[in-house]
Amino acid sequence: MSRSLMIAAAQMGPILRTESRTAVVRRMILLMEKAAARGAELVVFPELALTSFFPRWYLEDQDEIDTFFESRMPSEETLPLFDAAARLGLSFSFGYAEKIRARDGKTRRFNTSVVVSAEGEILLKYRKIHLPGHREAEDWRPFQHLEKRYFEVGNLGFPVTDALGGRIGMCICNDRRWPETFRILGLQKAELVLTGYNTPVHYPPAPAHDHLQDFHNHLSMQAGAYQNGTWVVGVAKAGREEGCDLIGGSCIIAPTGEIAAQCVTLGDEVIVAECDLDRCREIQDNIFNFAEHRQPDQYGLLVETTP
Ligand code: CDT
Repeated sequence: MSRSLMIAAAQMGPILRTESRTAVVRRMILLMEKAAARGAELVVFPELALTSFFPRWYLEDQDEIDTFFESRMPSEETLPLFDAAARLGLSFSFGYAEKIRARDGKTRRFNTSVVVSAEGEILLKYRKIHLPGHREAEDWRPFQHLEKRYFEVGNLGFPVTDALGGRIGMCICNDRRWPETFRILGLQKAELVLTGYNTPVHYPPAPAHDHLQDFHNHLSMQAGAYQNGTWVVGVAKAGREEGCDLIGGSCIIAPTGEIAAQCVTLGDEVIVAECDLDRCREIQDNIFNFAEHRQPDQYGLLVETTP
């Protein structure tokens, strides 16, 4: 018997700085409804799905910065997402800027994503570890990338959970470029990795790479899928957002590294694929059978390297 899960990637087009949470949530619910009509059991939204990608702006006023953050999940404004999921009988995943009051009384801020069940339970939470960009304003850039200013490095590791009939892990945007992200999840036998992204077409430190953004996006995720025998769902915030072009290319990738479904626009768009989680075995039991073939004690990391 196959363990089949119908998964939707819900790509989102640009979100204006002035667009209210309520308006964004309405868009997301529309995407959920489209996904449900096509049989989806899990709908995956992008990184920082509730707002414009605010790290492109240098902001100094903490109150203004905090307008982009959620201090409760669900909040009054995001509860309709949870209600829609219950009504439609599906789980969903999305990214948001998370502000918490830690046990020591300090306020902390993370770039976070969650998986939520149809019953409204948060099944898994991940806080982004590989924060790209810089901390201070760099006026030579046409736009900023201030994730290091607005967020702390995630403190939850790369957790996985057994849910929806499989083993699920997450990463967020820049994390997907780092092979150790997928390998850490792969070592935990993840069968499904969800990742949202906001990737500008223009990379100011190395503009010669601009034409490679779509290629590097798929290269990273397809390699992560294949080398760890996992399904990967990569979901973009796409299109021209506040003057900044973001790549699309949201896709659902099989454990073989093949793209099973891919968005063809730069706007709000749903794609659906039937993902047989048992197909992970084809890779995890054979070519990338870690227990059989992986030799970490010979990698020169754990042993004396003198000849
Ligand atoms: N959001 C995010 O992590 N974006 C980065 C942009 C490139 S680094 C400035 C990414 O890896 O796609």
